[in-house]
Amino acid sequence: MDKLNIAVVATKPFDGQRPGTSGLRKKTRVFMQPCYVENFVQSVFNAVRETDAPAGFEQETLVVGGDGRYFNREAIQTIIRMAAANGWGRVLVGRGGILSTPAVSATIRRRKATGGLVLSASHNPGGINEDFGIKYNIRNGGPAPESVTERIYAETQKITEYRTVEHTDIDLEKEGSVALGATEVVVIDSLADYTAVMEELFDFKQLYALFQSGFRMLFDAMSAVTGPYARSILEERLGAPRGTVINGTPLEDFGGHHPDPNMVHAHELVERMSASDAPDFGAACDGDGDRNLILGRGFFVTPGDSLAIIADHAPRVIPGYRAGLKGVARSMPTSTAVDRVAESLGITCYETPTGWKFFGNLLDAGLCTMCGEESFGTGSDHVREKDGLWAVLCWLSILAATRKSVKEVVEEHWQRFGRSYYQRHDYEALEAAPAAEMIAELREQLSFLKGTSIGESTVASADDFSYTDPVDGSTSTHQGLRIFLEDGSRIVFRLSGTGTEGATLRIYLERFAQDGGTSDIEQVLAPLARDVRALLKLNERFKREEPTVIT
Ligand code: G16
Repeated sequence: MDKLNIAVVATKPFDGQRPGTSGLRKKTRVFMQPCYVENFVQSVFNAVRETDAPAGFEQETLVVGGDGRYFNREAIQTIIRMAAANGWGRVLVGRGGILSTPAVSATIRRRKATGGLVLSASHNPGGINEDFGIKYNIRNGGPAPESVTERIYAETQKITEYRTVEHTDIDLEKEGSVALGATEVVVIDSLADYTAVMEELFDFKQLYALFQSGFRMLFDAMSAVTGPYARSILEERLGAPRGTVINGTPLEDFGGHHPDPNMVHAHELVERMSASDAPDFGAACDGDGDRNLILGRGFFVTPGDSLAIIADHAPRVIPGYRAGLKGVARSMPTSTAVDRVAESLGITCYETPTGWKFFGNLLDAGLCTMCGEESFGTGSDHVREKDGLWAVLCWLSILAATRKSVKEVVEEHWQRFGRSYYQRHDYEALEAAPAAEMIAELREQLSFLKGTSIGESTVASADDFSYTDPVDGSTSTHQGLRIFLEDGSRIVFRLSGTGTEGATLRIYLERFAQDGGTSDIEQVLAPLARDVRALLKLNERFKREEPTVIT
């Protein structure tokens, strides 16, 4: 065994290392400052040791991987050296530094690791002038809950030193094990654990037969992490023709694109799915592989509808869910479509704050099986992250079993359950302080809104959403402002917790109708959108008449 020279390096706290909705996300250059990654990682280790490894890390395993963006490899080498200096027993690293977010979760769970570090800024662009991020996932494979992220933050504020070792870089391209002092560093196959989980849930033979029957799909990996996973599962295992996966090689800058699978950023896919010779089914995933976009021929499935439709069909068409669903969950701003499916199944639908971390306790306690969010995230209790490719395999299973088109499946759903006309309007890069002030003012106004009119309707009630976790009793306050209208519409306002520049205001509009879904969504939601802008005085405050992105 190599004798390692452990260095204890003096450092000083950085401001602003508080994890947001999903870990610490900043501009890449911020992470590249000397000691920045080191301070955060040491703070994670200090916080985790306190509760999870009081006897030290000797018997503990850490999983490390990322979405391949710029600075991924450098950060991984730093983490490996620090893990060795902090005495971790084993470090499992995805080959090439690659592990999708759901794959990290699968690996933590299957290999009984203590936790994992996920290097990604998700759907945000990559590159030296773009975004980077680090997130800690706990033993259940899910993002650390607030109790842990707050402890990490407290450590970042009082840090005085970090530990590292002098050692050359580990070869991340070669699978196998290397000793770094007493620490075993194992470079693992990035695909194996994740693919095994998918194979346990889905009927691969049925999906193979679907592709043999001439069914065609396009999967856009957006030059990000799902490329290798999708090629291996869709093209190699399920027999989809070569070329089914586009933009399938992970690039450090995602080819200069925004790896965000929505109608704006997945434009290549959207265009090809609108062509006269479009394939039957289209899908895309984001930078780190946890988000998904679902398309039919010239047809977009909203994330809220997708969750509801998957929950409705899964017990009938996916072997892993034959036993039925224990419950479902959605984040508060997500459309209420899944609530109606839950009612029909006679199960509970939990409403949580934004952030996948809030689903962890519900899934661990067996209170819910499936969950999802309006931000293109869908998942189940197979891992503790949202899972883009899983959602794609769910849809393939639905299409294989029903032999209907995507559009037919969705329209049948609207016929049966009614339709939530739903949009999210984002106003990006607002100045942070005035944006926070605007939300604070609206919060003050809430109690006076009842009886006033918005759109063509009257305010029935308004509140500031807070959530008490039914498992551990912890309460999270100020999770979004809600206005309910007498016609059943709902408007939600919150500031994003994942942006890296200024503030992003999110306005979520929903209007329910039992009309079979045939109305034009723009017409249904435009009056609400207009009056909400006036309510917030968006134009006067920020000179913004239109949202930056509508999803
Ligand atoms: C993260 C979280 C999600 C959340 C989304 C948007 O997703 O994991 O739970 O819905 O951010 O959050 P916000 O509205 O605060 O920006 P991802 O895919 O970016 O990790």
